Amino acid sequence: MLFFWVLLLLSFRHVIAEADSDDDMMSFVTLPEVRALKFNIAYYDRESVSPGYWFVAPYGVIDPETPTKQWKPCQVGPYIYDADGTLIWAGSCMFDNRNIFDFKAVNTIDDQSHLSFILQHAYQDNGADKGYGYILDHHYDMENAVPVTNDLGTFNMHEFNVLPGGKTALACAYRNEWVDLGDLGRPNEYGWIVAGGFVEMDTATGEVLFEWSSLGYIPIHESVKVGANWAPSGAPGWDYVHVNSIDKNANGDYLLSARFTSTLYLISGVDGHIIWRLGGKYSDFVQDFTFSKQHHARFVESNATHATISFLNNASDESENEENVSAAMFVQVDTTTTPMTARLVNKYNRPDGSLTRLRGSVQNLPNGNVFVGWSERGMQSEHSPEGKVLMQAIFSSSRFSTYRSYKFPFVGRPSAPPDLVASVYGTDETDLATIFHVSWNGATDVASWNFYARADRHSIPVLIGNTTKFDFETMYIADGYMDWVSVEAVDKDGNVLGTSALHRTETPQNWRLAGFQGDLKPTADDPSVLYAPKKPAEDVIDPATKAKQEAEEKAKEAAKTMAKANEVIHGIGGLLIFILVACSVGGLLAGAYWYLRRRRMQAYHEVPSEEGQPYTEEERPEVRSRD
Ligand SMILES: *[C@@H]1O[C@H](CO)[C@@H](O)[C@H](O)[C@H]1NC(C)=O
Ligand SMILES: *[C@@H]1O[C@H](CO)[C@@H](O)[C@H](O)[C@H]1NC(C)=O
Ligand SMILES: *[C@@H]1O[C@H](CO)[C@@H](O)[C@H](O)[C@H]1NC(C)=O
Ligand SMILES: CC(=O)N[C@H]1CO[C@H](CO)[C@@H](O)[C@@H]1O
Repeated sequence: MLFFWVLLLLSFRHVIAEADSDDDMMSFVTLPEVRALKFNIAYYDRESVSPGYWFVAPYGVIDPETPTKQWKPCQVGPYIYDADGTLIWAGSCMFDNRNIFDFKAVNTIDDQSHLSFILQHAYQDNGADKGYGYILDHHYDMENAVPVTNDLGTFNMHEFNVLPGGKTALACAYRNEWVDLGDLGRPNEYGWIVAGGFVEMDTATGEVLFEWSSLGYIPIHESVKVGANWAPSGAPGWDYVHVNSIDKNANGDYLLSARFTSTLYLISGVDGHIIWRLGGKYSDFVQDFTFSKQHHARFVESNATHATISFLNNASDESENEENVSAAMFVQVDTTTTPMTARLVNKYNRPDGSLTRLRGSVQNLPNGNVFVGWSERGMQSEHSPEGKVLMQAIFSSSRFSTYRSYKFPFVGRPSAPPDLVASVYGTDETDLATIFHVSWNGATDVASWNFYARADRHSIPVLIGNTTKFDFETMYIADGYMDWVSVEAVDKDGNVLGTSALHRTETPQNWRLAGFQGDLKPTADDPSVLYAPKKPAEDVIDPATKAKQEAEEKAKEAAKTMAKANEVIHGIGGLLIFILVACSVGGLLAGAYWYLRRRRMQAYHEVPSEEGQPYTEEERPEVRSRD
């Protein structure tokens, strides 16, 4: 009999899942407005990966979407996952589904974790919202929203590099310039170019402290993209350098990556002159490697004479490729030799042997491992120093990419309390059960949850159970109709990290339709009675201690039941089964049906445009060369 219902309901659930087609997204009872991407993960050596969390910012379309076409519910934005792909933080609703780029943890400001990222400029609001470089503290509260204070049109999407100490940050800067084409041998012709450079900004005010532009430093003929005979361009002009990363060393010099000159530049922080060029048409080095169309160049180490630099050699762009596989490269330059030399230290090929045509990132982890973001579909991999692929992951959804992917240690202590939803089910007064769903968006280090209920708002909370945290959202089931409920998040050492607000337990709108057989609707149980000590005390023990012991035993029992039920859920993959196990069989279908309806999530969809005619990805204007 039970088996029959299980089968029936499983197939029913399957139909719903198909209709919603959002199996590539996570959804939560406690955060109904959030859809988070799932990862497909393969570990080849789980023991050897560096500790830390993943930082990604999935976006669907690289340019801001019109408000009518935004991805709803919240899908696009900053996310943190643990190394098993379990969600830690969804920031998509916080930023209203706007595109976020270069999202990462910053652990070099003070002794606490911070987060930084670019909030892309808003969709056509007459240039009023040019975008921001954001810094959040480890409570997910804003510390700085660094505005564009000069005449630049937008906050450039490539880079927001908060420097150690957090007082200043680097960003890329693009400017349209009207120039003569003399350096192409056409001195009497004029046209527009997009000059590329960078700014160093004060993070408190956005004031530009240093600005550098390719104009006057990098001639047009250095570009590997622009043809010498091209007809002059109107505005905005030839994107001839396309800068995509900027870093600074302790000496105060800057490392600039320009994708369309296939060159890395060391630029003097004193007077802006180009100290050296690595790669491209005019390399100052004798090299034992080549690269092109690179991204995300970083100083790994540097002193007055040597520098170790990491970057992603995508070896390709949208229209052509120079090599067959993209790779993370670590190279060392030596300026003491004549001519100067540059050698390849390490190279990590993209594990699937293909090309990252756009975007990407390379990160040197504290234990010597290398973490690479290959960008498209959120593909990322971790490599041992020797080059062994330890882990490979990719978004389940093909609808999203992330500009960069990072891995960092991080401690998150949200200022908002844990979220809790409790509901009561049952077929009569004797078998009522309260189901809790609990999560804490952004909290790291939660090991277990304690569950409390009260007889009324002002009663003393009674511990009615506890359970290990598993997954982003943990479910727990308690005997009886528990109302006035709350939870505590506890770390592995037993410290309480946070407490939820006091919540009322949700009841079915119609108890009868939900399968309840009793005459009246049930009333909430008094937890101090239901979870009270069962045997009268023999010895004169402090009654509070006694009650606590009893409650703990009860909790253990409940936890055991819970663990068993969880096994079933995980084995079969449906919450329904939980309901089937938890409820008695009478009135079951109605109860489960009610539960299903409640659980049924709004599917992923684009909000239709005003014309009611949403256009497809292919019909969108070509914008890809901008990233
Ligand atoms: C600079 O770094 C290189 C490479 O690590 C090292 O060989 C050299 O001794 C360093 N120079 C100084 C002055 O520390
Ligand atoms: C790329 O692959 C093609 C076909 O496998 C091969 O012929 C070519 O030599 C490869 N090019 C490079 C630069 O490795
Ligand atoms: C639940 O609480 C008891 C008593 O404090 C404790 O021994 C047990 O480890 C806890 N279980 C979980 C899963 O936290
Ligand atoms: C190995 C290889 O094909 N390298 C190429 C990288 O890209 C530059 C610029 O596009 C080419 O000149 C190199 O030959």
